[in-house]
Amino acid sequence: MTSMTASIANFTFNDILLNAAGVYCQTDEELDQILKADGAGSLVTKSATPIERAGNPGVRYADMPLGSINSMGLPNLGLDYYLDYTIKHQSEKPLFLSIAGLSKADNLNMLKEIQASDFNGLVELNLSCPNVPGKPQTGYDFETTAQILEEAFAFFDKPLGVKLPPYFDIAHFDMIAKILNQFPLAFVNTINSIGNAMMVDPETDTAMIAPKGGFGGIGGAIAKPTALANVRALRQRLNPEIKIIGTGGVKTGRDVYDLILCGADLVSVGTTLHQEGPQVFGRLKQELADEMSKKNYTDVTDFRGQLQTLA
Ligand code: RRO
Repeated sequence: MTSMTASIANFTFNDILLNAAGVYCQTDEELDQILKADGAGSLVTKSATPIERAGNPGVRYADMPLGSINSMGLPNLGLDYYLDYTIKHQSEKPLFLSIAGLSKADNLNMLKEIQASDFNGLVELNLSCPNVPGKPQTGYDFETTAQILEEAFAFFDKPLGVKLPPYFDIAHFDMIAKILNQFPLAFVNTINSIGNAMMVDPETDTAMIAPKGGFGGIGGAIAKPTALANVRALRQRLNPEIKIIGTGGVKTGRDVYDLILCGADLVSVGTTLHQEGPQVFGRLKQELADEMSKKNYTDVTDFRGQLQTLA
């Protein structure tokens, strides 16, 4: 028997895979499919704002040869919708509720509402949406990130984690880890899509998506090396109590394996879930088990964080 479990805060996950926020998680119907999917150990709801948002107009998601590009613009049904869903289903599995306020006040007000509610799962504070026109990614503003966490932890005492943008400089890994280590975070989720990229449709010579003049976040296979680097760099720097959800570039069980090797506790799937649907979790779980048995591992703890580097 292969053991693929993880723990975050006081929760045990019986499988290590889940959806990446934004994919298959906007409506009850989609969320139900993830909840029931073979191989999925949890789910995360679409990042919520205090009230419903339509998101960006026009073509806002496109598949591309090595992944996807999106500028959805935070379409969601509002915090109360996802709070109701997660409270209703929280006895079945540990669940993540994602929030993404457009201001510090929005984030703190949503956390106050969650604190006062019957929700007893984990909250993912999304500091990295790249696609709201005029709103920079908070995770690239170290001072504001520290300020939000300072004010949040003054009253919030349910398990809280942050969704981070990818970082691209060793100095930035050091800086964000130093800030995060000052707070009792349950987890970080790394990475969000690689923001403000561009892809051209060779048939039409146009940008592939409409919002923001074609700029959007990229995910899928092309994001894997950046995801591995961010998981690895943060695992090397964060307090061991802060667990890691690895996100980015998962197409096969080997990709899941690699994120775990770099230090991921749970692994989430975005673009490939969008392309294949919820049965992807069963396939990835089987492929991960096959990969582990090739190496004679029976438990993910046998290799989690055990990446070797060359001399
Ligand atoms: O809705 C989006 O455009 C979106 C969000 Br909130 C996010 O965090 N990451 C992303 O790639 N798209």
